[in-house]
Amino acid sequence: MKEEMIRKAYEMAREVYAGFGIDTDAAIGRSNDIDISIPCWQGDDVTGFEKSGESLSGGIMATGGYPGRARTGEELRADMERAMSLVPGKLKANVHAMYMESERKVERDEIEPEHFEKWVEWAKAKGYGLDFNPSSFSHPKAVSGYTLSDLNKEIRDFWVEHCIRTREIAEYMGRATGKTCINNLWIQDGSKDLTPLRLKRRELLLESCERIYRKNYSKKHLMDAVECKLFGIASESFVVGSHEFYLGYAAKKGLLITFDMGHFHPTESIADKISSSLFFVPGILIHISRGVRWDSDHIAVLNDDLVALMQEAKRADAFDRVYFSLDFFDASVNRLFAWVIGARAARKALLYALLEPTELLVQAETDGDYGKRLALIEEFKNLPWQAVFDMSCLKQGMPAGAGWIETLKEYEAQVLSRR
Ligand SMILES: [Mn+2]
Repeated sequence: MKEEMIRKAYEMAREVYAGFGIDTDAAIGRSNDIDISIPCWQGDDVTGFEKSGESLSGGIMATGGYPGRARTGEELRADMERAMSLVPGKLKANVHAMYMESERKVERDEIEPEHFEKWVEWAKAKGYGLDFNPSSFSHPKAVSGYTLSDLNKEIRDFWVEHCIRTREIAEYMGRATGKTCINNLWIQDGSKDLTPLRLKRRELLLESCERIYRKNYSKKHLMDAVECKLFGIASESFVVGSHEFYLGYAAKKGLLITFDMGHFHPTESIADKISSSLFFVPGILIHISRGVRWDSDHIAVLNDDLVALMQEAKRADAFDRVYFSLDFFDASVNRLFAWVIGARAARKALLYALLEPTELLVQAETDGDYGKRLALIEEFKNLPWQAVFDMSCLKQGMPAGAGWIETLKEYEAQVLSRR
């Protein structure tokens, strides 16, 4: 898209929005000032660097065989960097424990900050923040389908130690980058079929969590989050870490609760959970994803769910307590496309929400004029937010509109296709 066209369209959009009392320049600035965390695991189909030969397990599955998967830390970081250069605004890189780097085999209960030094050095050089996660799946000590709630104490001890270490590493990441690191606990524990041991499993998970979160860290460097799920592959009948379990635990311990857009009933929107949970937890980590039938991990796109989520965060004035990470993986497309599509969708939704003339909706409602309220909601959908997003891209020196696609096709031809 020509720069002149973008500027012209923006000038008109700015006037239109000004008529509704919205400052588009301020909205661009604000939307780009909110971190979006980019999941490294989209770049290699959740394989990791342990060279364990374990295939992906634990209720998740990457399907597709698009060529060019990153095989090393260097390749993965180069790919992420390329994709991230096409996403306006502040970004973090989200890393799983299985992306540790070492010359020798290091077990998951032996990981140390030093195994993530390359990630930290890279993030510092690029100005990214980092987020972190324990990795409980794709491991021989998880074959029972349980980790922190396994009946065998040795298995539980192993995973408790792993999780304790991830908190140390996350704290190190936060300290080293100078940007708070969120360490998000998600485990796959659950049962394919009917079980009489729901209570027992949850008692065990609770006990494990109490050990994991015993140590206090400065929230300046580390924030802990716990993520629920309704079901996964092979945990269709029962998931130990359910919504109620973790929401209760997060409220009791002052942790962040993680809401993944793909982890609830297909028709259940997480947008409504923002204003209800923020009374009880210090903050919310949103995993931006897209559930499609049984799968929770499709590439995020700009859909009603994503827009509603950002609108609720805006209307609740909660951007200082709601944090955003993408969480999906798709091996059937160019993996950099997946990152850019998802991250741009998130940034667009943020901007769309920030451009909403919310005050006018509130006024209509307080006047009791619900017809006008709905009419305005409909009319606001026609406001020229796309022109504002294009300007946001231009201001950040990156292609507006579909211009990024060719950039990544070139990278595919020059880099990915040679792997
Ligand atoms: Mn998630």
